[in-house]
Amino acid sequence: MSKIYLSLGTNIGNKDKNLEQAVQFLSEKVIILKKSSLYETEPVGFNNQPWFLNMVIKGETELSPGDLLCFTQSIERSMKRIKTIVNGPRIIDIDILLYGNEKIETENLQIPHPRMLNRAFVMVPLYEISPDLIISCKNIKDIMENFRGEKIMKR
Ligand code: PH2
Ligand code: MG
Ligand code: MG
Repeated sequence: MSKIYLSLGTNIGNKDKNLEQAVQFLSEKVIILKKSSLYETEPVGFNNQPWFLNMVIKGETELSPGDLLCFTQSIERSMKRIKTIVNGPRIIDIDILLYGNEKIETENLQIPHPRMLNRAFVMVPLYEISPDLIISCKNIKDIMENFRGEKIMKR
């Protein structure tokens, strides 16, 4: 069993329901250990779109990193995610943040998630559920100390 952290985001349709449904799907192959609060977050990367609802999950799984990616992508497909513009609106996005202490650098999978450290919509909920986490040998507390992120509101 490996400890994993996932980031979930949505900004189309019934956002609460989308997150709830994604967590339900995830629980088929991931033991959900912790769920962060829900956060209303300013869009990053492409501004002209609705605010997102984001959360972070801590879990445990038997799936390998590659199989976990296939699984999260299959959930995005079953929830009818349509790929449009990069960073654009989406009904659900499930990103693997961390997989144990593994470092993975392949073409379609990078762990730790390469952009997680400077995204408030990831780091704030992550810090909420795991304030003692170590990411790439850095203590999350030290990362949060210098953190200047985009607007984010805890529900
Ligand atoms: N996801 C992105 C790009 N920008 N902004 C917010 N607030 N929340 C997201 O989940 C998000 C984003 C790419 O996956
Ligand atoms: Mg993403
Ligand atoms: Mg994604």
